[in-house]
Amino acid sequence: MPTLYHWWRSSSSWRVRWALELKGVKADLVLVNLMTGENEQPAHLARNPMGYVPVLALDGRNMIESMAILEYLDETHPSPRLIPGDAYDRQHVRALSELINAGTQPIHNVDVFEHHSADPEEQKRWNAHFIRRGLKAFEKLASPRAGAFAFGNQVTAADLCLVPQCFAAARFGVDVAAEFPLVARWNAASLATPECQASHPDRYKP
Ligand SMILES: N[C@@H](CCC(=O)N[C@@H](CS)C(=O)NCC(=O)O)C(=O)O
Repeated sequence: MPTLYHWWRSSSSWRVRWALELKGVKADLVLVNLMTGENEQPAHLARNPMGYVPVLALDGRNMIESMAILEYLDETHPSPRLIPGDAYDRQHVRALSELINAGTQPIHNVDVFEHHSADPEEQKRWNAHFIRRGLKAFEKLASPRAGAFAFGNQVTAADLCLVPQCFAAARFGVDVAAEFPLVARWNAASLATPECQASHPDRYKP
């Protein structure tokens, strides 16, 4: 059985917890405490030299980077597809995912905002600024091809990135419902699904 090393409110961890639920893959879930710096200890650095969660350990291998893990799970457990459709659709879903994974979340990562400022208020301003920028772009890019979810009428990798990002937005004072009504609608549709609920951070709070 695989082991998922994660942190309860880590958005990248939630993506993988959710994917495991969707794919019906059972895993042992082990918390790595980002607040005490457990992720910077040798045991975790041996799993991921970046000191980040998530890590999915399977057959003696440590898989890192949530998008690469999602792609691995999609290839080994094809149903339901997280990155569906023809090449053009796949490019679109990957672009939406990367807009969060590469263009938004890394800028408000703990090590980044702590490096930017030691002042909690400034950290919050910084994080909120980049989250707003990302969600605004996501809404614009997604809306022409959205359905009940961010792309069409099935949950895709784009939702697995968007919903944890909205959860993080609330922590930093971004009012998603007021500022991004379409994002809020797709977010609510996902939150109503059993797999999203089963993987929700509140269920893993230590
Ligand atoms: N691109 C990576 C990002 C992983 C990442 O940023 N993880 C955060 C939590 S969401 C982390 O471990 N942060 C620890 C720190 O900044 O010290 C992925 O998608 O897996």
